[in-house]
Amino acid sequence: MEINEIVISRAIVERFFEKLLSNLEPDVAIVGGGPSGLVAGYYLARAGRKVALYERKLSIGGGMWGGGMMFNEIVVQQGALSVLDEFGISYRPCGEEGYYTADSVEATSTLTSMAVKAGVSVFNCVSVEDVMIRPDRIVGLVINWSPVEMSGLHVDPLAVRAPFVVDATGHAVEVVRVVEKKVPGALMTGSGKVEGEKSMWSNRAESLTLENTREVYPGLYVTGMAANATFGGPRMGAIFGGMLLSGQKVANDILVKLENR
Ligand code: 48H
Repeated sequence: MEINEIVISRAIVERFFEKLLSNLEPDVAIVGGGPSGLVAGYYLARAGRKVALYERKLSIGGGMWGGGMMFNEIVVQQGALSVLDEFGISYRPCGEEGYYTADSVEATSTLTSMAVKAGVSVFNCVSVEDVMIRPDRIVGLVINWSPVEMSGLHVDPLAVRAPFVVDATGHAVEVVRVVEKKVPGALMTGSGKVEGEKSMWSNRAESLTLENTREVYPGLYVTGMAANATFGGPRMGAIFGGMLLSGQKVANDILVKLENR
């Protein structure tokens, strides 16, 4: 067989445009491919929903690859082992009852692989720069290539429609901050604004992450660190049970809403 460069180019262009065109109106648009976004996407797609996930960086996985301070192990508490089991991620007890460790490279790559195999369409190198609001509900996202954002080129974006959007952008809580800026005072937080992430307190943070995983503006949900940053929860360090359970919770909440539409 003779390898032809133009066949290669056409195959990639055609397949990518297929993917892009079939995701202009997903059921759920997830912003951020860290652990919470990946887990959310997996459970939504596994339930048969069309899910598009946008990740600014080339690689998916957010802050989980580096474990704690680049020691590439993560800690997961007993209460979240069911999620590791669901994904088939190995873990070991670490000596203290209720605490387990997992290899962060295995965990991150497996979450990514399982999300994609469940049907999540991942768009890496794509940044979400704005939202669509009609008139008091999020109805979609405004996207652009990350290299456009990084280079500061003046290139207009494209838009996708989705009845539900998940902000899984981590500490930066980027989508919620756009809404905060464009519709002042409208967030469903105590102050109507982003409350801001608090200093480390792992025990409180892990339970608050779940409480904070909810709708913050009609159609817009927060998960993972973005949930804590939005509602004023503390950070927790390199323990990831809360992130995994938060992704599962946001998926379940949105599935219920999708069923009742
Ligand atoms: C497209 C974007 C945009 C955008 C950001 O930070 P993440 O890993 O997020 P989580 O919440 O799933 O996990 C948090 C965890 O990694 C962590 O940081 C913990 C547990 N910290 C504890 C502590 O004490 O510090 O992933 C977010 C992803 C990243 O990959 C970003 O590149 C991406 O979102 N992203 N993608 N458009 N506007 N903003």
